Amino acid sequence: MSDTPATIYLKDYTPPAFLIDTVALDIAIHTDFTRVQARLALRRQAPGSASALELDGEELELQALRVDGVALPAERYRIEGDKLWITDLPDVCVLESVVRIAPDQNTQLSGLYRSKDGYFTQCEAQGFRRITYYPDRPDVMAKFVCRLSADRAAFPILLANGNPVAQGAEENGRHWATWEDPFAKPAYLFACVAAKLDMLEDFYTTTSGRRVRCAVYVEPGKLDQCDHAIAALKKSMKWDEDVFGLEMDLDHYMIVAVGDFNMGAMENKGLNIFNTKYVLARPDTATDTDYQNIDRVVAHEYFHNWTGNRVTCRDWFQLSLKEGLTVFRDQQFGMDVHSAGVTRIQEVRTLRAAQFPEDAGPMAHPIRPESYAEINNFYTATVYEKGAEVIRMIHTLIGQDAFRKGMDLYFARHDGQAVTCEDFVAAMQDASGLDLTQFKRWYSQAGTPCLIVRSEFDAAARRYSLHVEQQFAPTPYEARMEKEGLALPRGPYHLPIVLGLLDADGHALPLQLAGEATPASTQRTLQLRDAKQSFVFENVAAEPIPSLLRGFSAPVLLDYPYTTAQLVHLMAYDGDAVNRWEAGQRLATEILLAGAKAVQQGHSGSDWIPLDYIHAMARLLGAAFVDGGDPALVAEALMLPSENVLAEQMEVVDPDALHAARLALRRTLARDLREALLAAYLELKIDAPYSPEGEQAGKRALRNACLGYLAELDEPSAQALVIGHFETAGNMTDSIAALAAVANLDIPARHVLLDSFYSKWRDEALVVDKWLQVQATSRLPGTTQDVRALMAHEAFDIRNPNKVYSLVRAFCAANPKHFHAADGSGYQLAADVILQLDALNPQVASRIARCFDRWKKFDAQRQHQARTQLERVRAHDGLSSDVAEVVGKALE
Ligand code: B3K
Ligand code: ZN
Repeated sequence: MSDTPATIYLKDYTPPAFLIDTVALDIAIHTDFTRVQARLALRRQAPGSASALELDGEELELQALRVDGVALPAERYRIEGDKLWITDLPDVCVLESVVRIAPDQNTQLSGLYRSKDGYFTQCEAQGFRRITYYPDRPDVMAKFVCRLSADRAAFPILLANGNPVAQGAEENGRHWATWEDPFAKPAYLFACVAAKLDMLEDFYTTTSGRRVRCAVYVEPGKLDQCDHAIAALKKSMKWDEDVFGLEMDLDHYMIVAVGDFNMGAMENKGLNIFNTKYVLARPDTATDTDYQNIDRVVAHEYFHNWTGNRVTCRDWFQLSLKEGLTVFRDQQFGMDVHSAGVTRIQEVRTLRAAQFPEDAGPMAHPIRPESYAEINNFYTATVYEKGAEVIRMIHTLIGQDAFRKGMDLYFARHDGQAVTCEDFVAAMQDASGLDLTQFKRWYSQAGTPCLIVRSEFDAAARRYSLHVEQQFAPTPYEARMEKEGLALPRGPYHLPIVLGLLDADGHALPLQLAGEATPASTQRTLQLRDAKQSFVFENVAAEPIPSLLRGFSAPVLLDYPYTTAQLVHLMAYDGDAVNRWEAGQRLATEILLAGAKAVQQGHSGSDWIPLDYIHAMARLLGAAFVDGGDPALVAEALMLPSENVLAEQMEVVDPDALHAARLALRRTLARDLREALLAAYLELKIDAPYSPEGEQAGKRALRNACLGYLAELDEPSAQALVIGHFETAGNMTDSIAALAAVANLDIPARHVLLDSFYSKWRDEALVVDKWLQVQATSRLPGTTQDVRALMAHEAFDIRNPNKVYSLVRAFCAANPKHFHAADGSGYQLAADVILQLDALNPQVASRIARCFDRWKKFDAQRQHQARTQLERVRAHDGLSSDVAEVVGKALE
């Protein structure tokens, strides 16, 4: 059994004893090893004090250590685990070290590692310590110069952060290049690359006239898949200037794509390293969603240049300072460059699918946690997505102008510094004049609050009141904090409720709060601060229907007793696109939960499906074709809540009943709307050349949603339609839509299509990932065995995170019927992979382990199966701190 990983606490933060002014690195890559020489110009923060220098180092072979040119005697330093301590240093000195590392053996993909085409780095959060001894903490910001050398023929491209300053030849066919970054940065933003890559470049001129070279480096032969990424980069540069007045500050902005990468991308200063998934795109290899994701991830990493790099985090507890804010910025960018409504709906869906369950499970934490065991486990939906919601609430409460002033103030105060979440909130408070003291609870309290809203109408007084109560269920986080003596009193949140009221004809009512002389508008932002608070509206002629939390104005659960008729009304008339969608989701959720109950009670019919709902869905579909109709929004509305999201609403989750109910509803919709679905399918055919842009993509989304429903009809003609769609598809969006549909059908064509897809795309790694994913998420019996078989297929490689995510994580996280199989076969598969992977890549293993988070919500038999596997994993010798923390918390 592994030791319980040590816990690190925010309250223990102390500033570093030494700062570093400059770092000169010399990284010499050889076939069997890499030699790293580092020269650190150190300066004591408190001159005259005696504290030792504390350096981090992991898997380094120390060869030499010199202070001011003199070799350090053994009694002056001490190595303990991953720490190197040096005592009796002068206040100002130069420390030189020489280490050897083995990037070819680095399967963790953290630090410097080998991938197919060369050597790449990933240093956030704590990868730099795997390159050299260093105070690997974000509050040490230094200017870096990096000399890189390697074999010229094998690795012709040598890159590091900043500007190229010199290059030349060495003996034995080697070459070198030196790069200098003019900006001080924490070590987590360091990057270098030595590889054989193709490059596409373009130029962008900033408002102030700086000509920036934008370059994308990819695996040889992939230049025809780079145009979209480079266009996205230029679009992001322009957007950040227009919206936030923020310009690119370097002459070179490089994006390097690598196929082996633990996450999406990394914002290293001037040298972003990206998962190929978020760079490469061609109409026949990438879907509309891929294109949009590329836009968003490129923008996200670019926006980090200011929110993250110029102003960084004091410590890793402040991660949401840069991540929440940067996600918010990329979301705003997405709303501006794509459809605002669709973008927001997709974000809400992600939040509900990933963050709400996290906030209700064993890993619940506030966006700024008080403690962690392994920081890599805290790159979570909470820190990112809920973090962005928190920023969005500030934006909603103070408005765009004050928000912009707050950002300006934040940069004026903190450019070049490593700061805290308080510093950000203080800038927003000072710029807007709104007291955000209470608001800061969002940073320290875990869990999703629930708003219980009740309305009251006084016809005689023409008065309509909304009574709001905040409730917050306890999470394991508080219990843990309590035990550790860190419990904070929880209190009500300060949050915006964006509200509209609809009359019986669907018109928006003017909103006049009690005490106001006239109505202000038909949409208001109410500020909720109290545990119980009422909002009273005057001059209301008849009882309205409330449209609450428009645009999903706060990350909360809403309890309001809507009737079916009211939800149907909102689906048709709500002026807010998000709430029109939300009404449909709410209604579908009620129906599906009733359906699951009916299934559990052995009802075979579908009388739990109200006709009103079918009619509402028919009207929705029709609305795509009237003037002003938006097929993309209709496609979103046709998508039923996922089984995982529905599961959150069940006391004891019954995955089989949920699956059966959802499938029954899809089949009923397909049967009852077949004419309309088919007509829409035919009408939406696109003859123009492929473009991933909004209008075409929206039509494709709706057309493929219709196809998905039609595929549920157990009929040869529907199957022929799907097969024809596959065979005539002119782009990957259509091919994969057909393939995903057919992967759920037990028909001979299934294998034919899967095989032909694989033979066509076997050399295109990202397309093979899609092929794995559609099979991993199939509902057909035997899927668990298929996934095991695919793990032995030539297409799978457990060392490649994308392959693991596409096959194993897709199975565990997006195939609840099979992952939660009552016989425990899904859990066993997951545990087998976690154990195999933990020895190779703990970060990826730990992500798979998170799929067990909700195990306690299931019945006794499934709990028993899950516990057995979790305990088996926990008992494993030498378990990483990553997996140990996740499994330990799950079993707590
Ligand atoms: N900052 C990186 C994430 C690093 C994850 C390290 N385990 C990507 C991003 O959020 O932009
Ligand atoms: Zn980020």
